[in-house]
Amino acid sequence: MRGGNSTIIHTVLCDLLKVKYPLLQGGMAWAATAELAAAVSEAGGLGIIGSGQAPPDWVREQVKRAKQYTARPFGVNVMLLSPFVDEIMEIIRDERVAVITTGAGNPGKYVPSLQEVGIRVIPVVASVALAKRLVRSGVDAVIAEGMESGGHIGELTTMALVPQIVDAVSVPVIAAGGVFDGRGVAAALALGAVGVQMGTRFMCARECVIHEKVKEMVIKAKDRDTVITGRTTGHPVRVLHNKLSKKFIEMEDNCLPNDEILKIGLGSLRAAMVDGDVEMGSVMAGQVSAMVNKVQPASEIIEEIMAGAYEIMNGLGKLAGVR
Ligand code: TUI
Repeated sequence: MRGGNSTIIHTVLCDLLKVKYPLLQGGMAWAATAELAAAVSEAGGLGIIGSGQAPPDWVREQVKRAKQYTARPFGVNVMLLSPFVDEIMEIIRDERVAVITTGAGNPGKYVPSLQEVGIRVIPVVASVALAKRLVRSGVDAVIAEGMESGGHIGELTTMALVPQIVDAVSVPVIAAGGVFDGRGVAAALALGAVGVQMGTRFMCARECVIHEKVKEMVIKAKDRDTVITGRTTGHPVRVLHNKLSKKFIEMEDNCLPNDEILKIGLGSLRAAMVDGDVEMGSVMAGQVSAMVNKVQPASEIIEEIMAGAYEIMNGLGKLAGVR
């Protein structure tokens, strides 16, 4: 931590990822395109393209676009439930993307071939057991994601999960879920993390291409406006509540068969994020939605967060009366 005008919090993550700030932008499907990822990387964080269930050609084009927008490192998130995982892994390898993050599964078998060409592999985990298993597979770091996050989530909160994973593994741990500003960054570092990943905070970045109606919904959201659907299908997902989430919860309460429940969810993320259907679309967003109150450039978001974190960390001793 350096003082003066260069309010910089430097951790081992900055060296690992070759970035100015220990801050990753979540690889949100249909939201984290090359525009957002490049803007975050240009601003000193690590931008990440979210590949979701998109076809391989789309991913390759996004990677090429991001390379045109920025010479800085960026990443691609691979959602392991996608039918195109193998092809997307090939593209990431081919294009020598600096970092890959993964979600919704175990990427163990892909680790050696990615690292062989110098790609950093950083899976999102929601349990100590998976973190330990993946560290044995040789991953470079893990993202410990609490259930405050939007989208597909685990069972534990960030506050409980992060220190347990920090104690269990020997690689750097990045905290995600419920992080919104400098307070969240300082808290994550206090828990032993070396950095943070934020998704929801970047949904209302100017460079985020999601439909205006979704941005509006996030901005209007209050503290209890997210709900978890899909617990009974084995894929719990946090969304902003709307007609679709109500229908989901009714179906689950009535114990309808899994495939019928999953059917109404298909394509619903795209319907929200791209088409702006905020009633029958799946508006995946985290609990910090309530704190998002305006559209801002990604660079402004990042500067605000890091300056806030620096202020807090500098003042913490005084606040607690530590002498
Ligand atoms: O992956 C995410 N967030 C996502 S993926 C997604 S697309 C989707 N849509 C509907 C249903 C399911 C997915 C939307 N949001 N975050 C990272 C994350 N990964 N959170 C939790 C996990 C996770 C959960 C269980 C990772 C691994 C895991 O277990 C795998 C194993 O083999 O033990």
